[in-house]
Amino acid sequence: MRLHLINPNSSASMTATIARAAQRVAAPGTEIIGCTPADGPASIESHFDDAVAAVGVCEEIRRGETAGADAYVIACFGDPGLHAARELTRAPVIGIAQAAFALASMVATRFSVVTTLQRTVIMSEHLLHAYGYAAQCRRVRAAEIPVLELEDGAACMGRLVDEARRARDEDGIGAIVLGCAGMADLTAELGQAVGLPVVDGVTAAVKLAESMHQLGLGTSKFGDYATPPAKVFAGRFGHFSS
Ligand code: 5HY
Repeated sequence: MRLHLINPNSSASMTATIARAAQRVAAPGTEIIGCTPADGPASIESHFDDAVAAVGVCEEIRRGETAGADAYVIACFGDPGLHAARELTRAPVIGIAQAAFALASMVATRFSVVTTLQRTVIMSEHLLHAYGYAAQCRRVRAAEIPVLELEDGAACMGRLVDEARRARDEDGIGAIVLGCAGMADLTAELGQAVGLPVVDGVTAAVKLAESMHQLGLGTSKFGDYATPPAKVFAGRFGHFSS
């Protein structure tokens, strides 16, 4: 299967790191295609970044439909453009936040999220409520690490371990969810250091996408995920017209 792994920020080096982590857990026969939108923010750390990145995600879905993608993963913890993306394809589209919450809720009755910047905490909290996992999540914590600093994982490990240990010791939880795609390649080491199950959304989403593809489960075209109504888009969005 062709799995298009969309990194909604425009940092190609981060896409490469995420794709490596995904390929490590992919089944034989799963081809991971890392996709980086041509237009968009270098990292997503605000509501504005998220809004702009959502358009880039939709562009990558349209590109994937032409290229014959079998499934998509949106590899940013804000799941930017997830619902819009699902309208544009029959293939499964998995957001890494939704995937991580789902798996964490199956390994522990309570989990905490360790994310990047304090200002993004509310974005994760909004998703927890939207997806129905707010009751299982004790706390969303910020390690105060800008997204692009994660490119040097070794330099960030100390702060991540400290925050994860605080979550373990203070939140009454059984698992930790990593709140950024850029943390995907740090999962095993963090798990070792904290001694709790650590759930990374990128690898969780890859395995869910493979399962859905194997089950023949795609995005429903009945209801709000139906193909958007044809219309004219003005200006630089003219190419969306149909
Ligand atoms: C991510 N931002 O996974 C999110 C993390 C965050 O560019 N990739 C980003 O801080 O919300």
